[in-house]
Amino acid sequence: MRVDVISIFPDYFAPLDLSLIGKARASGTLDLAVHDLRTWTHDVHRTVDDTPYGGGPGMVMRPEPWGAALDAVAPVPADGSPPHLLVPSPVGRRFTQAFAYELAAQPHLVFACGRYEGIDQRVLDHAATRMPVTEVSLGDYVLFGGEVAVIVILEAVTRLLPGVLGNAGSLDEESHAHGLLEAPVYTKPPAWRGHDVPAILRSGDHGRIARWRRDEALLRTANRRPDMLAALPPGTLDKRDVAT
Ligand code: 6GU
Repeated sequence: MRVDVISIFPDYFAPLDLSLIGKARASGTLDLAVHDLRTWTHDVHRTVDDTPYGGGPGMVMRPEPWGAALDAVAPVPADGSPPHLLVPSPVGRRFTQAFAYELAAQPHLVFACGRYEGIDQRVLDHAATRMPVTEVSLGDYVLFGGEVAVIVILEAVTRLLPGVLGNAGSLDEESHAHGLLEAPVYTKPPAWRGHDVPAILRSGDHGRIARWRRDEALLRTANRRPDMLAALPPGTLDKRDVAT
């Protein structure tokens, strides 16, 4: 997968050299380039912002550097399909595991990181005449800018790319994979500071262990995230689930 990120703070993305994302980059699974928006400014102060029309606090990102940056990084191909432009913003579509799967299936993503009060709306409107554009939000709170959100989104997406996770089974079992929170996990030693590993996990009975994990997942989800339980598609719960 090809990913381009445009930001006035390229240094924010240094952690993407580390750990499993770094490995995915080294192996070529993730082809990531970070671009400094100021590359596409032409004044001596390399200005990217200005005061908002209509008044109000803060500054707005000017359209010209963004237009030039997107022309360079997300050109409209003569044939083939354009990239998908993603703009992190608290007014965007909520980022979820399902959304991460959608993005992991795309060949080319471009992230435009806004700062201040945001990017002049015409940048998004113009880009939308050439390519799919989605504003994306991590949740109902406000960050200084889109950079940290891009790191979060890239981490969620990269681990879904083929070959990145050693054990593909971990994708199937994890929280949110089936609309439920995952059951608690344990490792050695069997007894620690007066707390024991549930005996069933040491029983070797894989059928009963699977049943226990499912019950724990259902209980956790019911207690912590009743909204998720209510959102399960009809037929997701079987007779034995309902009995528990
Ligand atoms: Cl994606 N960006 C910003 N600036 N704030 C946010 C956000 C994104 N998601 C939640 N808050």
